[in-house]
Amino acid sequence: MACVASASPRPILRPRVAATRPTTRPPTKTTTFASSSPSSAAFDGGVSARRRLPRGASTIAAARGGGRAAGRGGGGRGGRKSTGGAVKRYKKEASRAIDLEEEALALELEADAARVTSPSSSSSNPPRAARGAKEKRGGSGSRGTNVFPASMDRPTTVGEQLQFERKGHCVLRGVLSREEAAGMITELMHETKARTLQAYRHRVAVLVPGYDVSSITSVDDALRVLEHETDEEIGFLQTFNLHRPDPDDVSGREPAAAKFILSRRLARVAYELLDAREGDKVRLYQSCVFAKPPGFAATHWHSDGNMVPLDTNKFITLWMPLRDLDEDDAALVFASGSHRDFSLPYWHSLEGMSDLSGRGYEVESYDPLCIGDATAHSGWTLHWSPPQPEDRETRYALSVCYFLDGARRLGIGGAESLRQTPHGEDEWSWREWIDDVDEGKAARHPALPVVYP
Ligand SMILES: O=C(O)CCC(=O)C(=O)O
Ligand SMILES: [Fe+2]
Repeated sequence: MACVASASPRPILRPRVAATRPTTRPPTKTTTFASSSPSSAAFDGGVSARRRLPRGASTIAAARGGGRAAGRGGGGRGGRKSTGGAVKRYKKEASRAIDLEEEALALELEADAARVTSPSSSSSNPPRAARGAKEKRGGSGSRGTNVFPASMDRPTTVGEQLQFERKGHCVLRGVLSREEAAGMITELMHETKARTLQAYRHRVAVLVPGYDVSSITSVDDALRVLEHETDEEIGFLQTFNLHRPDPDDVSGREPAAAKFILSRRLARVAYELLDAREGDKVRLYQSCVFAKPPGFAATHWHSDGNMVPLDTNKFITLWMPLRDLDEDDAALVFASGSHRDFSLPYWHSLEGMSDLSGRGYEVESYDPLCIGDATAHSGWTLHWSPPQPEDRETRYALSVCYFLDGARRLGIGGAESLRQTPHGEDEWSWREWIDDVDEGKAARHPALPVVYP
């Protein structure tokens, strides 16, 4: 699908889902993980993640040895260095993608919508709870900004809400107009580039645990360390919290990108998809820009919740590309329904997670996203993204995570912990507030601001 310029957000009336199929079509539209697939992705401890998949024919193999929670990109869970062959294979398989029966799905959703009492039963009116909340705006201590005018808000549809609830993910076309997105992208790119060294240091911290990253003073330093100290592939560069002051900038100024990330427009999407009720508040958990330069490897199967020290199911990530994507660009791929299945069995230990192939997840992705579009996934939804082909430009994406106020802080390790230790990949994000919030208490902290209502 080609991206067209549009002056205003484009509401869509029904979800547009393109599912990818395995090479051999199964009898039903469900694509399940096949444990013995020769080309399989891994949700792993760095053991087998090198094997990459054609979408829809994948194994999720988990952390072996030590039972560590799995992250998205290495540090004992990343892939091994490999050739570009997998990219070609991926492209070939991706080209087999065929659309889901969109009309059938839309009909099903419409029929269901008629039976469901939803807080937002119309695509043009804000949900009742949101309207009530609007009246209270300004009095809630919310840091949400109106940089994107509320009059142009793009309410989520019942179809999107249902799909998010059922599958654990959905696509939202035209959350921002191209013009709105362009202003945000300029600032995000500026901030991301200013923090390049930080992103490389973080990659070293994740892929070479224990390395003193303060000794790294240039990108070349980082590349040398990565070359010599690990045989894991680099899946992406992750720049944290572009709405918070740059820790390496002594001025401590708030970045110009902050007002976009803190926007009520985006937070409202989270509020609606999390099925928030009157009185609920959305907190911003973290923002990241994920850069995947050409030739970078896959982002491994993971759930964001596994990296978050919060006890909640009300957690959502919005993922927005910072340029128009096409079929070959690395976008997110989701294991539908995994959000209802995944967290509970692995709350205390990862034992048994080494092979999730029997769990029957359907693997789905969307038609290429344009500037201003977003996908949303639940904190427990398993997802990955493929390698970025050598012949494509770097893929940049903004990922913003929110949770409903009231979620309690979990322990971050030790026998006394309520759950297995969250993966440390995002520690650079939560270390700013974790010591200020007691375990078991609601995570309320200036670093986790209310942004909606
Ligand atoms: O962009 C990617 O490859 C990974 C992003 C991701 O996992 C997320 O936003 O939750
Ligand atoms: Fe993720």
